[in-house]
Amino acid sequence: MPGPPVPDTGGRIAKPLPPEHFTHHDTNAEMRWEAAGDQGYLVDTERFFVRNHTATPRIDADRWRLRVWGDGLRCARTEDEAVTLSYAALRRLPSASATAALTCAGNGRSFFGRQQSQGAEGTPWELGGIGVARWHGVPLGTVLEHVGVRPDAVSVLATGLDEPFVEDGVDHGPVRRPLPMEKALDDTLVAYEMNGAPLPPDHGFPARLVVPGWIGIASIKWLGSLQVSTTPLDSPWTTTFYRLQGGEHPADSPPITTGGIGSAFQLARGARLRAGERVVLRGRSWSGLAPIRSVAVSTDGGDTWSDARLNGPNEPGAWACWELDWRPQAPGRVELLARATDETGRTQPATEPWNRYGYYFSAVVRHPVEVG
Ligand SMILES: Nc1nc2c(c(=O)[nH]1)N[C@H]1C(S)=C(S)[C@@H](COP(=O)(O)O)O[C@H]1N2
Ligand SMILES: [Mo]
Repeated sequence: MPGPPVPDTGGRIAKPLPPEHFTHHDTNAEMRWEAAGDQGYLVDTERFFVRNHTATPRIDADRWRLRVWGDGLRCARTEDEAVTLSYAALRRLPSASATAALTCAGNGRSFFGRQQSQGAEGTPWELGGIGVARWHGVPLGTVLEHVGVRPDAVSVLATGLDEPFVEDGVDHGPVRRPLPMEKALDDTLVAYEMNGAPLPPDHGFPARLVVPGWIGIASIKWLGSLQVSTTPLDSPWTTTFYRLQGGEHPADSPPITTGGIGSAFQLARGARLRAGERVVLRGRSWSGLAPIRSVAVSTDGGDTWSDARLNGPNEPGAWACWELDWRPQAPGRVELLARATDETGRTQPATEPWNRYGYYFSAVVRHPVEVG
């Protein structure tokens, strides 16, 4: 029997998106959690979600240059004078690795509408806009020292080489976002490898930022330039997008930076389970702030809770895998819930205050199953 049709993204995503592994939304593709059971702590590169504002560009690494400039540098203070780094030169700099999640700030967005009856604009992600990979590249601080950063630099604006992002007739220019210098010099990588191989086109080839613990948009793909400044920089991705706007949020709420907290079951929504038969419920929980301290699971719609067993690594800015044994009793529809608490004490709430663009859905998601 033929399966569901393989989505055609019109070339905007380069890799195959088999429907058993991905749900495809326009230029984006999320990981299907029910298929994550064969994945280790890291998500295979070919299984990793893709979030493109426009389309994956095809970049020739031999001709690619990273351009670095700005008044926060000792030389190359204007764009015309930019210092350029080739792919080979980048790869010759001292390198480092990090295990980190990329989490789209809109991950879980569809649950604003499905669970709280007030929908939000944007890609209707379920919970698959997240993945953990092992990244390798040059610490951004090493790149900045190499080109000569001034001690009074405060901001680094990273710009991608994808086509400009146009929405509702407004051209916002190329995807770009500033990083404060403290985070740039702390643990941010200019990554050129993902899971031990060169970045594939969809994930930023030849080089991208990886900003551990921060929302995905900070990790600019297809890195083309870095503007280093002694005054704070902005872009539409900090002034318009990636702010909690509307609802109860103050008009001047700052851009979101660190990643939210969440949990997912490695099970289809509406999965069929047999009454009286033992099953192991498995899932993963994440927080941008810290490792996961505990995960409570309810198999009765939230009336009673049990602690899941955490197993395997539990890296900060990544995720923790967990499991719980369960023997469903009476036939019928049941809602499973998983609620994570991180090492800072942050816990997933029952509801998430609405915001216009539907960012940061961290409330506990109700996961229906059919016991038969
Ligand atoms: N240049 C560029 N960088 C980008 C994006 C983009 O569209 N263009 N999308 C961002 C967003 S919103 C996310 S969530 C992550 C997704 O990374 P991935 O596609 O490798 O999973 O990349 C970020 N970096
Ligand atoms: Mo994102």
